Amino acid sequence: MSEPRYPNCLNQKSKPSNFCPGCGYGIILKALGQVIDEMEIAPRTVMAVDIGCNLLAWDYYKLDTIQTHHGRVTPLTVGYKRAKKDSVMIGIAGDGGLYAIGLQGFLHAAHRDDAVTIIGVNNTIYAMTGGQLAPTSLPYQVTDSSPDGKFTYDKPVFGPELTKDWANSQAYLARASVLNVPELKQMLKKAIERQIEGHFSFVEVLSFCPTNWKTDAKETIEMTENLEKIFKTGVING
Ligand SMILES: Cc1ncc(C[n+]2csc(CCOP(=O)(O)OP(=O)(O)O)c2C)c(N)n1
Ligand code: SF4
Repeated sequence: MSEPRYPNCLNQKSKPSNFCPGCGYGIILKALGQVIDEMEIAPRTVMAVDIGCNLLAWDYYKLDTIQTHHGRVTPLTVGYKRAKKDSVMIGIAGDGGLYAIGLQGFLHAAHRDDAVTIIGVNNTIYAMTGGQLAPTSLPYQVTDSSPDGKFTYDKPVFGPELTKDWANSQAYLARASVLNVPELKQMLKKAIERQIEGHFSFVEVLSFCPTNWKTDAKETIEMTENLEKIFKTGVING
């Protein structure tokens, strides 16, 4: 049998980042690439990207990549998996794509226990379009579309906890943070292993968006530490 064309997904020369300086996405994508390479699954891994800053993920790996409309990454990931059962499917979306426009397809995939891995990036806003209110925005959070602060709800959406009510008991559901890369990698690895065992897996990752938060480096870390107090990291269903 011939050698796979790309045995690793990260063995390319580094490229200039398309993300804003200080963005959390680079941390998530690097951790994910390292996990894929450590698990030696690159030749059969397909990356599915949503619309949002997450779509820039297509440019950083030696992996086949597919893309869809905003919010449709879960059904896209599931459809590909059903057609190619030996693939390892990793879908990535923002909190807007996953918990607003894409919530229905996402929850039903969890309920059906489709064997895919979804990564949901929680930066508390719609990032690519300029920082509008998302389901994960905090009470009183000032965003581009809530200049007087988010006042209509008294709590944000807690994605993995919500999913637990819908998911099969064998699903893996967890929340990580870009402030703790070893734990992030551990959770991504566990999630992919669970998919390979035939079950749904989901990791929400708390991430920085300094551009739309309008924060400097110190404030970005402080904001993320505050998020960790509200959105508790850990395994929600293991
Ligand atoms: C069907 C549809 N509705 C709206 C948009 C406009 N749109 C593009 S990106 C985006 C929000 C992105 O925010 P999020 O999903 O949280 O991802 P992030 O940029 O934070 O990664 C929206 C509303 C679109 N592209 N398609
Ligand atoms: S807008 Fe925010 S999430 Fe998007 S690349 Fe810039 S810092 Fe990152």
